[in-house]
Amino acid sequence: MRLRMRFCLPKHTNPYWSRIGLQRKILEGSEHARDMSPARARKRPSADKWSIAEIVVHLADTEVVFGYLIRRIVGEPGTRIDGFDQDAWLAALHYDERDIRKSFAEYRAFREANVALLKSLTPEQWKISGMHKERGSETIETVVKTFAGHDLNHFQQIERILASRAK
Ligand code: NI
Repeated sequence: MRLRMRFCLPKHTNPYWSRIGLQRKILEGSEHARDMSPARARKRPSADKWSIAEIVVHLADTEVVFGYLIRRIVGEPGTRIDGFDQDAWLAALHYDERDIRKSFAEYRAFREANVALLKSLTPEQWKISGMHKERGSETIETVVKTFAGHDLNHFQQIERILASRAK
């Protein structure tokens, strides 16, 4: 399945714009990892590096934060944009015990819901801003661009882990 978003996004040269939907490449990458045994997916490349399973839980949780943020900014313009402590979440929310298949399913479902929500926004709503403590005012456009890049980077990270294991 391929969700298209370009029609409602402003023209922009940033490559992430065209990739906010569930793109084929991302799904192919996902399938490599999704077919792994849960035990293999949980194996960390080194003690201080996240496992593939942990990365996928991080993506699912980030999608929750993303969806909440979009709703907050559109519903309550000027709302404060906060980050979250990813390492604290990883430990406290037992990322190491999660089932990678369920995490993938969550990530996809949350992403699809967020894409559907973004599609429903008017061009004016894409310009609504929240307030980031350090970066200042940020529009929905900027927030989307940031999050779209985030998952691509992590899928590349997964590809690198898989490639290093294949050697
Ligand atoms: Ni991340």
